[in-house]
Amino acid sequence: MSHTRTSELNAVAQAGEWLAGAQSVVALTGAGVSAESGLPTFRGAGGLWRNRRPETLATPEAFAADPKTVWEWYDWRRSVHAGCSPNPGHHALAELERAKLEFWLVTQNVDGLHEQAGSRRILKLHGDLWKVRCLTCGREERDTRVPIDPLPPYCSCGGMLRPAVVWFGESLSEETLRAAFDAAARADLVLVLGTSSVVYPAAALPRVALERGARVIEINLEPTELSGVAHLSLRGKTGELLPEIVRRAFGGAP
Ligand code: BJW
Ligand code: ZN
Repeated sequence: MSHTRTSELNAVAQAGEWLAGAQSVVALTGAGVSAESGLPTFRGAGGLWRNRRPETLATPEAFAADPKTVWEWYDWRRSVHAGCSPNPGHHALAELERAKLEFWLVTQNVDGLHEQAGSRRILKLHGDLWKVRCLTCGREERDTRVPIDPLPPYCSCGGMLRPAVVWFGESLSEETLRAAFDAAARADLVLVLGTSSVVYPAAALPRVALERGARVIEINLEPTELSGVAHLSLRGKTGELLPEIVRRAFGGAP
């Protein structure tokens, strides 16, 4: 066995031990957790849509200038998502919730795959791809049409509908954000999974926990801005490493 493989196993074993001993756990997830279900991430390879970067589409300015194009991007994403199912990483998080008394899943993802996997204690920071909100009357409702026709869609009051997600420059729900930061401040272990850790305020969450003395474990294919300060930073797929860590913590290590 090579040295790398040995230290990888050690890191997984260490993570399992910390998870088993933790009283209060928070998992922060990003697009990487859904990548193994076939959903494109925002940054890096495969993040482009019609040669445009997601950051140029996920803004209120882009929507105001060209709602049809932004809606076409969301319509395309909804059609990709509709054919996807949760992967072992999502299932491991649902299992973790069942195993821990104090657990919160804080997600930046809007795809709904955590709920589909059975997670319930979810705080959704960036909204929901399957909800729409009226620009005129403010009504928000679930909308699972794929495709949506016509684009952009309109409310019964005549106002234009937008995706009920949080774009750059927009405020996150104050209530959800407070609950997420409270949970992070109480946690003794924070798992940071499949996120590039560049988008705020989500990226501040593990840092708050660190300041309060929590352990932080990151799982990502690549190093991120958090890697240098995390107690453990594992390089690999969440769908492979997380089930193994959860199994070691609760399923009895071999
Ligand atoms: C794998 C893997 C596998 C792949 N296994 N890993 C403080 C400092 C600087 C700037 C700001 C700040 N506070 C606020 C800002 C401004 C801004 C911001 O953060 N900008 C930075 C980018 C510089 N933030 C905001 O505007 C937020 N609003 C706000 O703070 O309001 C108050 C305010 C306003 C203005 C000024 C100051 C304060 C709102 C942010 C909303 C983000 N919205 C989006 C779109 C959501 C809707 C949609 O889905 O369409 O959220 S943008 C996009 O990025 C999306 C994601 O949730 C978010 C994070 O991305 P994520 O999940 O990390 O994905 P990727 O693609 O970046 O990374 C995937 C990772 O997975 C990679 O690392 C891979 O390696 C890895 N990976 N496969 C493990 N199998
Ligand atoms: Zn309306």
